[in-house]
Amino acid sequence: MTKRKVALITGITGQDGGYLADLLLSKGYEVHGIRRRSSSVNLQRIGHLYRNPHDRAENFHLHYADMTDGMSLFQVLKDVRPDEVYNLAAQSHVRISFDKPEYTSDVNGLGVVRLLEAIRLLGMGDHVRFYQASTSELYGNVQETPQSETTPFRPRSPYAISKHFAFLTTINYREAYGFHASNGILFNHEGPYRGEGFVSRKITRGASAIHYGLQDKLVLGNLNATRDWGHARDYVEGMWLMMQREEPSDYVLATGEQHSVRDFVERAFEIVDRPIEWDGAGLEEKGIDKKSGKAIIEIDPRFYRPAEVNSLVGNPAKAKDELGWEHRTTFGQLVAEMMEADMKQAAAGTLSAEG
Ligand code: NAP
Ligand code: G4F
Repeated sequence: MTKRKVALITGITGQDGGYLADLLLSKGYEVHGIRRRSSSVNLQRIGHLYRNPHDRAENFHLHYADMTDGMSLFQVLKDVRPDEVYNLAAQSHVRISFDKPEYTSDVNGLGVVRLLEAIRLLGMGDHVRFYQASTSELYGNVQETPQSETTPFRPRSPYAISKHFAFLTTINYREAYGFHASNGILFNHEGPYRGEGFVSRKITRGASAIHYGLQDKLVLGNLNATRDWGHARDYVEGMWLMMQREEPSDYVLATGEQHSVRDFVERAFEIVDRPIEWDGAGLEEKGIDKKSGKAIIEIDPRFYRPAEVNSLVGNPAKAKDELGWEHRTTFGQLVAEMMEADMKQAAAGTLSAEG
């Protein structure tokens, strides 16, 4: 009988952590996740896998550690002895990274050094496969369209700069020590598990709350930014495929299709039968509910970034050729699935707080 593979996921309580845990368990892995200490329980995305330490799926285990605490990472690696490590933990909010640049750099940048160095010092570098959650934010002030693995990086936020450090560190351990270490350069991916502070979820949550009379309006920032939005469930498959390759490498995962924040808003409100008409410009622009005539979308510069990434769209050709990976969920299906989940919560009175 072949031995069950063991995976360690940092950031298991986050959006991608939840989807990846589901995927790896369905493939027969023993899954270990790192959670950080918090004063209240934040296991919503993995609640179906983990109930309490005495009643848990035997293949699913959580460990306390923190990306800012190298000793804790060392100890978990030593105890778990994983075959595959997926480093998903991050302060992942781009606008907040402008408020917390030092913390963001510590978690996202130095955190990767702590993890890779612990693997090296434990003598596990010759067999552990390592995935680093890199990002399309690295392209920043984009140099070509669409963006691929060879497009130069021009990061424009503390978040993106910390991820650039992590990207290069991952390659350095591959080149210097022969680690099987790969970067997934993932474009935006969403789903019902998405955090409430990211624009996609803010919109689907807001549209549902307005529809059920729980909220009067939705306040947003830059409506004209465009992103390449896919579904997180499809993207975690790409992460796993990278870990199954004989040789490590870096891959773009994207849909190749671009939509604006404005498109996202229109699509979400169409689902609740409230078509939006735009009126005014800049900070004075409003989204009017055509049926009631009420202004339900407003702009607040609080949600602007000091330096914006205006447009991103990826070219996933290498992932298709080498991994056989392609996104499955269309933009329309993504918005519809997120709306369905938030509408159910709004109807049940369990909609989470605004992000
Ligand atoms: P997310 O929902 O924000 O989840 C981040 C995870 O990191 C959470 O589990 C969080 O724990 C954990 N974390 C934060 N600080 C930590 C620390 N100091 N120590 C240990 N854990 C910590 O992010 P996501 O959307 O799932 O993204 C996963 C990864 O992919 C991130 O690295 C992100 O930067 C990257 N990425 C995401 C996208 C995207 O579109 N989603 C695209 C490209 C790259 P808590 O639950 O305790 O906060
Ligand atoms: O949803 P967002 O906050 O995602 P952003 O900044 O693209 O970052 C996400 O994707 C990256 C991959 O490219 C990840 F690396 C990162 O961890 C994260 O998951 O914002 C998307 C766009 C931006 O242009 C922003 O300015 O939406 C615009 N936007 C407009 N109004 C807003 C809002 N963003 C947020 N969060 N909130 C708003 O009210």
